Amino acid sequence: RTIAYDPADRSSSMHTRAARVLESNWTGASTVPSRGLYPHQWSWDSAFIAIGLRHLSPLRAQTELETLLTAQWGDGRVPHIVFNPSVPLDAYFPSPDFWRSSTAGRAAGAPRTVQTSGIVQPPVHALAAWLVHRADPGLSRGRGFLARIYPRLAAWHRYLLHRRDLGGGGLASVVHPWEQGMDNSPCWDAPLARVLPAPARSFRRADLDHGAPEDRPTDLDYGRYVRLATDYRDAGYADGKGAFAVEDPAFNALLIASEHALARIACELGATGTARHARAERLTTALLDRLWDPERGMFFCRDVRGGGLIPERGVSGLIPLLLPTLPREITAALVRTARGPHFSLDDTTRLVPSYDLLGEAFDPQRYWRGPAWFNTAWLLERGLRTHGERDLADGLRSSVLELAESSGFAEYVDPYTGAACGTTDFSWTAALALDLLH
Ligand code: 9WN
Repeated sequence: RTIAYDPADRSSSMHTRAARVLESNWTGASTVPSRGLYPHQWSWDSAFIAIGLRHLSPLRAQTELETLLTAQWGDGRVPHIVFNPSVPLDAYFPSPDFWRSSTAGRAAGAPRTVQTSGIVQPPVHALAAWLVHRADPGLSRGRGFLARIYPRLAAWHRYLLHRRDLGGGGLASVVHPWEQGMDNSPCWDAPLARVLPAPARSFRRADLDHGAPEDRPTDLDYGRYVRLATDYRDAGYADGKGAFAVEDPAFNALLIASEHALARIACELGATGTARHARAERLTTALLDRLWDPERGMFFCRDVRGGGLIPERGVSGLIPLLLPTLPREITAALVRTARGPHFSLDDTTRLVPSYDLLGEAFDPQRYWRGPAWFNTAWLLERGLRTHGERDLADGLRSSVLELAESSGFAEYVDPYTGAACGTTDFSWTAALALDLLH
């Protein structure tokens, strides 16, 4: 925790190794999260990757986001996976022949020329686009980067705000655990329990070719993921009917942060950002009204189909700390909770866990049920810094840098030991570590 990294030292092995990971995962127009486990383009991965790439090549960072947005659907959704046609179908499940985007998604305006999934991931993109622009405004203006992507980002937010307000309270819902990005978080256990799993023999999990079974979701989880995705596809990817609908604090906080970023982008393009900032504030009020729990001092997920807050403490409930305009008493409570026994920010863990250390479902190795992830740490670091918690932010930054390097840029780590889990040479780990080096 006390290791000092010198950002001016570009020859540092850390910088070079992170750059090498991003170089070897670059496909020419975008970056795969990992060569073996995730051989296509993922939506929120690309946003985090662009945030790091901007320090190596602002052009590549712009291209990363442009490539993703080229696969946007007519209704505004940005798909969670854009498939690489040169990768064999059996390299990743579910593959394009499962999603059938260009046929099943026709009514929702799926692109014809590229195959995608039909669900989404957290909207980190406008925030990433703004940070990428700021890294080299001259290049960005010269290429018309923001002018070209602004309408796409605006349509993306419109989709989330209008088609995904399934709870009717002004927040966006996710309709599949893969959409929120923390796939097997215990927060989903209750809403998922209502979903009849697809039989295990009806699909083949390619992830187990690359990852240890104890680090990955279970077959039962997969059965439910498959059922939800199949039903969504078979309904033509129309929103509002599915069995699973959850309002998640991190997903909505990222939407708010991105809406503020979109306001800044609008100003840069000569328009006014006032309406967007106001919308972000309305969303912030809805987030507080619907997901904040004053007793437990953090945000919780709301099960829209089941009616109430889901009483599991996931790291997603701390991520709204990212928002600069949260009331002081809320940020103070979030910091207290992060430092307390459930997350142990600067105490017994080496990196903040994805789930409650005291929770019944806590498992230090199984994916989003306990392990520490680098993107959530990056978001919390930003939140702590934004709210003047400099020492805590510095400590978290050092932990990220130290563990990213010692774990070989692992996908996630055991929060107590820092041991690598999942795959290594994982792109967003390298990208976000690089960002914190600068
Ligand atoms: C399903 C790519 C993605 C991340 C998610 C992470 C994992 C996929 C999977 O990998 O999800 O989308 O196959 O498990 O949970 O956050 O975007 O890195």
